[in-house]
Amino acid sequence: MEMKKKGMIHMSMKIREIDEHVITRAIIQKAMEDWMNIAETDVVVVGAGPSGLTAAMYMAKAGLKTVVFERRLSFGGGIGGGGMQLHKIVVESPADRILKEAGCKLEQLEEGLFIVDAADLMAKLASKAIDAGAKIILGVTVDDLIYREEPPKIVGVVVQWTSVIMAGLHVDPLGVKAKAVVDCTGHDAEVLSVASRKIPELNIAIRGEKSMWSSHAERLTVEGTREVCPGLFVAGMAVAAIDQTPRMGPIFGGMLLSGAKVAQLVINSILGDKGLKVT
Ligand code: 48H
Repeated sequence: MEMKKKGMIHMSMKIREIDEHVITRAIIQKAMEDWMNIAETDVVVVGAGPSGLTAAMYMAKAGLKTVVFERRLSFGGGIGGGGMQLHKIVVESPADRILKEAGCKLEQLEEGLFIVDAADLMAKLASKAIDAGAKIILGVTVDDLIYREEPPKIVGVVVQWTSVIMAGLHVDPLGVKAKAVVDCTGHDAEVLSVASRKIPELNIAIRGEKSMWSSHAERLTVEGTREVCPGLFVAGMAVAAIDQTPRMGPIFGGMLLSGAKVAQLVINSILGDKGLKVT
């Protein structure tokens, strides 16, 4: 009989046997089921940084079928780097409400000013988005848009494995239809850049962000969060790239509030007045 010692983890160590082909079939079948579902969705969020994860969390909570495509094999975007790789993120009110909702451990520095561990922030935001029903697909790059004319409208994205792009292979991508596409790609505003380059009739110009001015940048980022053209929304640092507004450094309240604001705009545009109220 096994002796139970205090503080020890008790579980059977008899590992179940499994054949390799069973593992392969399970992965292929379940991944393909997901992709069959993803092919036509309510919202595509491009980028799993703070703005994208916040947006995904609220849109999924509202019942929208939400998929996040993230180029890297990890989520969090610029959160993980903290401030110059020091593992802390500053958040100002009222964005602390979003972090409390996500279950982050916040320390109040002074009235309306909080600090949080970078790992805590990225893990909890992603976990809440997933729990709410959002699908986060890693290792997939959005490298083009699907559009229609008269009236001009964005109706989806073109996706490719990041590894294929990195290898420089000529492999045709796939298209994913969506009622709304949200550019949360950060400093480079990659989706808007594609729209600016390849759909000139939309008159989208990427002017690039300005130098640092934290408070101003935070306010302008939230104010500039919007539907840029029918079906295409912008949130987070990509707003600064299109509006030529300042950067803010490692303070993230603006990113979170921008994600929440874009979620509300998308919810209103797809579900109308009966949709969830984000704040
Ligand atoms: C799929 C893509 C693609 C693509 C990029 O950079 P992020 O963290 O973006 P935001 O806007 O949510 O947050 C910005 C913040 O992190 C930041 O940089 C701040 C506050 N800077 C201030 C300052 O002064 O510097 O995340 C964007 C994510 C990343 O994970 C990218 O890998 C991903 O988007 N991504 N994913 N397809 N084409 N382009």
